[in-house]
Amino acid sequence: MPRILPGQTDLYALTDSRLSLGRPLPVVAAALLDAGVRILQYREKKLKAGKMLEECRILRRMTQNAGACFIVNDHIDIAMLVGADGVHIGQDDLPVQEVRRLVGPEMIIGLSTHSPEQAVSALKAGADYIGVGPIFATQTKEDVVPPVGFEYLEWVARNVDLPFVAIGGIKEHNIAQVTARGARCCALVSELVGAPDIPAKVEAVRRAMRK
Ligand code: TZP
Ligand code: MG
Repeated sequence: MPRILPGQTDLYALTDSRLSLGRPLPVVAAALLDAGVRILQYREKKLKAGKMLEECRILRRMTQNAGACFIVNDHIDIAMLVGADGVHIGQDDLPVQEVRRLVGPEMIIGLSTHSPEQAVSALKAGADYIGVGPIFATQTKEDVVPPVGFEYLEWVARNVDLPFVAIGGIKEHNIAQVTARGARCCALVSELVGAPDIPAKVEAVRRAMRK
């Protein structure tokens, strides 16, 4: 199964059905995968467990066929049931060491971090990659912490020996500032799933990252 980590690819896409302009999840996912996105995270905060399981089964099949990595946000049980490549958790979820006991040595564990202390703990606890953010203000996440700005991102780029992905308010127009601060991989939600033309947006974002 494709075990692709941030740093081995430039874009990390997250789903959000509320921002997808009414398009069904498989349509949005197919557009992202066809455009060459190699890490896809299922992140749906408002759906029932059975619906999430059903959707994750579909995304598992699609990502597998595309040779892409599939990560499930929050739901360790669903990640395990569908054979996802990884699970992504936050600071208020179960500790990484305990999640590792559940998922075994192979599954990728990603952890959101907002400070140098949290990054150091993530490394010690055995996370496979960390999320770094929010870089900018975002409307997409409800319980979001204040933006960490560039200082923490630059600190991670210089000091942390773990793959990392920058997240939060990253868009085509500001992504060059993020890559300039050392981020080789960026996670985007609304900018990608909310784009009327997803392949064109992926291409434009990638072009902007190289500036
Ligand atoms: N974690 C930190 S910010 C965020 C998540 C899931 C939301 C990012 O969404 P957007 O639309 O790319 O600002
Ligand atoms: Mg979470």
